[in-house]
Amino acid sequence: MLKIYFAGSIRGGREQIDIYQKMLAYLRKYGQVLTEHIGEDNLTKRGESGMDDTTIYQRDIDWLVSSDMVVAEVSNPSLGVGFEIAKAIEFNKQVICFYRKQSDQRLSAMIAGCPDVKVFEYDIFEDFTGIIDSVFKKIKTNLK
Ligand code: 6IA
Repeated sequence: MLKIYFAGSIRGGREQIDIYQKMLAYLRKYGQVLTEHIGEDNLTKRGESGMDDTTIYQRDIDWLVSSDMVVAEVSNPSLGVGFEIAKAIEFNKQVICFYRKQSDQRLSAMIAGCPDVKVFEYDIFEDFTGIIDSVFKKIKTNLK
C-alpha cells in the first residue's frame, strides 16, 4: 500500500480545515495516509497537544522519510508545510501541491517557481478528486 504524507497548515492557521478533511478522506482510497491529524478538529492553530515540538518534528520527519509521496494543500501559508515540501524534495519524494484559486493570498514563489514540485490550482473539491485520480492512474501504470 502506498504511504501518503499529507501536509496542511496547523499553526499557520486552520481556516482550510474543511477541505483538509475532505482531501484526507479521499486520499485513503489510494493509500495509507500517515498524517491524519491534519484534519483533527481539536487541533487548533496553537497546536497544543501535550506533545513537545522536538517529538512532533522527529515523528513527522520519520513519516516523511517512510512516505512514498507528499500531497500538500498550500492555500494557507504555513512555515511547516513549506519546510516539509523542501525536505521531501531533498528525500527525492514526489510532491504535489494544491492551491485554491479563490484564496486571497498569492502562492509563494518558492513553491510556485520550484521545478521539483507540481502545483495544481483548484476551485472546488471535485477538481481535486479529478486531479488525484489522474495522478494515481499514472502511478499505477508506471508500477506495472
Ligand atoms: O507551521 P505549521 O504548524 O502550519 O505546519 C504544519 C505542518 O507541519 C503540517 O503539514 C504537519 O505535518 C507539521 N506539523 C506542525 N505541527 C504539528 C503537530 N502539532 N503535529 C503534527 N504535525 C505537525 C501538534 C499536534 C499533534 C500531536 C496532534
